[in-house]
Amino acid sequence: MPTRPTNAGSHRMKLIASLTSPFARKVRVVAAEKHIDYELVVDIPWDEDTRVPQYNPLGKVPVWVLEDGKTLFDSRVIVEYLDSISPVGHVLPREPRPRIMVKRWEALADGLCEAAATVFQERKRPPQQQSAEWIARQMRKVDAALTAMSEDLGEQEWCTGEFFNLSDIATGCALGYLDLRFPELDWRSRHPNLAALHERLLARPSFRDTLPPAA
Ligand code: GSF
Repeated sequence: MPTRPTNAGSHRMKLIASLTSPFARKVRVVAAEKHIDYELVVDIPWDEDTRVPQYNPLGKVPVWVLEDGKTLFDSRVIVEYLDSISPVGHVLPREPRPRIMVKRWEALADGLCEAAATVFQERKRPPQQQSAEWIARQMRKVDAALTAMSEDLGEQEWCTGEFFNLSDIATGCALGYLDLRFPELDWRSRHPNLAALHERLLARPSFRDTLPPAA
């Protein structure tokens, strides 16, 4: 690969991510849709030798490292930044009302992932330390979020209507995460419109190229 001359002291932007994180996948899809160049650094924050806490005091991925070494987190902040640095394929509308509605979808999809990830972690604890009540509480959030998404999507092609944007990216990453961690959860038969949306998303290279590795 030919290398372009770069300014002394400036480095290629980096994304620190695990390949299973739905939040990191959202960032990777946005960067791909916007043709933003970066280096992917795979780091699993649960591993003993993880370097994530050196980049993000919260010890979570994704983290975006700017050319000057300054770091950005979390995924919503990174996505907003990426959308602002390139005019290619905007994923957030400019107008206040449509913009905040897209961010509402993102909050819902991210919230689904947080609840699902909490259950995944809880189920890794010794059986006698697990709380069935806590798991049920989180799973109710997952179910309610799916229902709300399905109702809001309705018969539209994309989450907010006729244009593909960050709402679809966040929703697709959440659905993909459920497939990874809860393959037994039959969301497709309960919400066929979300299943159709997921298929439409997988037609895009940005989604296909970021599918999580088999668990
Ligand atoms: C959530 C990141 C997160 O939970 C965001 O970036 O949007 N609000 C944040 N990342 C998890 C991995 S995963 O479940 O995607 C993480 O890094 N967990 C490590 C830990 O110590 O909690």
